[in-house]
Amino acid sequence: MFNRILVANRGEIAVRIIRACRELGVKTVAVYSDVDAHSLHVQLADEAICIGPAAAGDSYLKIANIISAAEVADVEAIHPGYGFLSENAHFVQICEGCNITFIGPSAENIQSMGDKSVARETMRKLGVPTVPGSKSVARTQEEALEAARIAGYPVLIKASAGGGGKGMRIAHNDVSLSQGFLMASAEAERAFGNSAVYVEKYIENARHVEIQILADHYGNVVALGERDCSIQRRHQKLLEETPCPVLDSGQRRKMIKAAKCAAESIGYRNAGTIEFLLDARGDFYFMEMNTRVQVEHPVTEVATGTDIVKEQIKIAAGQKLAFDQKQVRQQGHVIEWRVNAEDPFNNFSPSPGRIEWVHFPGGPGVRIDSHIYSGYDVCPYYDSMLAKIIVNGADREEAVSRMARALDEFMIEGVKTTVPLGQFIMRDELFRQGTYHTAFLDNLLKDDSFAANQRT
Ligand code: MV4
Repeated sequence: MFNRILVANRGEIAVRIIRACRELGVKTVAVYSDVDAHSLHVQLADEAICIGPAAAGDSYLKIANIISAAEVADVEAIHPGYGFLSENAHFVQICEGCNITFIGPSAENIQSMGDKSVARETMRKLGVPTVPGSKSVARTQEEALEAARIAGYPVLIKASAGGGGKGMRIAHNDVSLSQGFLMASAEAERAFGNSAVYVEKYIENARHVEIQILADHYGNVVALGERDCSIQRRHQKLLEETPCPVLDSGQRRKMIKAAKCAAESIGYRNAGTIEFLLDARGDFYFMEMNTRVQVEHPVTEVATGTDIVKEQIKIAAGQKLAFDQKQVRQQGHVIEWRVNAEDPFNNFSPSPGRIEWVHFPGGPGVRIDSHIYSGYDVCPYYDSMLAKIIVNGADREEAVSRMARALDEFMIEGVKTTVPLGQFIMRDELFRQGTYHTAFLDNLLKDDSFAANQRT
């Protein structure tokens, strides 16, 4: 096991990694930008090193600064968390070149799954169900039109270097596809330095269901169940739950089998998530693979009693998985709500500022993962997530009522948050029935019932 790990991240995930390290008896080194000097992860770590100014490009994304901190602190490993450098294959190679273990997959795993059209083609060749569309990159408008003719409209044009919905465009006919192809390519070039795009049939009324994978260095792959992440705003997840309310045991078995086959076939290592689209008929299709621990990992931790971050560290230290698929048990129903410093009544505009006072919910079945405290200054430089409320109940009904209670108990003064939206969703009939899909939140916000409800 490592003696000392550098946590190359900030906020709640940095706190989460430090907690796992402390329980493993591993010393921790925090890195922070100057505006994060009073952050919780800096206070909890055994050592802390300032790596630059607020701008992520000059601090948390600055490979030279992070590697320098790792050398000065003499760490054996780096945990990247999510975001920042967590899916940067070049960073993995530099860590390896400096004889520092990267706690995550190999550079090859990241490279192959980072190009979404290559990932899609790899899965198709493995027999994993993929959305009908272009076999690989659509290099010309003609190739895009041909793919759309095979798939049938409407189609989505997706950026190979994108992912997470970035650069995604919908097209309903040849004219909009031709124009969309040129615009999506130009946008992808601007955003990612890579203009490659591909075409997929748009699966209407789909759900976003993902499978959590753990894989050690000895070929053992275990799936820890699914997470339904269909409630998103502009491709930012807000709510995740397990089990998926509409997945039956047969579909679950097939989805897990496909995810494990994919991970085994590419020689995947460490924690990863395979995202699927589940259509209204119950068929599912590979969407993309995330080669990092995800924000929503606690949903699976609570449902299965696994510590995913500890498993990551143990795998990276060369340990075999201590359990196999037969030992994985899912217990009850788990829901997570992301509390972001955004004003849901003002188009989710960011709401940085001083947290005058915060009181977290508690009681049976409530977990809070957060880095904030009364007096903490929420800065505008990084993502807006303040806390995750994770609740579990014996069944979905209890989990929903518990989340409603936890949201009512969550009190915060000084910044606006997404708590009121969570309260509204917990009372929404479609959500309570569990029959929502990816358009749920956009529809909810469109029909103004949320804003009207809040005006009363
Ligand atoms: C799709 C899709 C339907 N059909 N692809 C890709 C990135 C991820 N964040 C969402 N993605 C989707 N890809 C095909 N072929 C539906 C989604 C999707 C979604 C799309 C629009 C608005 C909200 C969404 C929430 C989850 C999934």
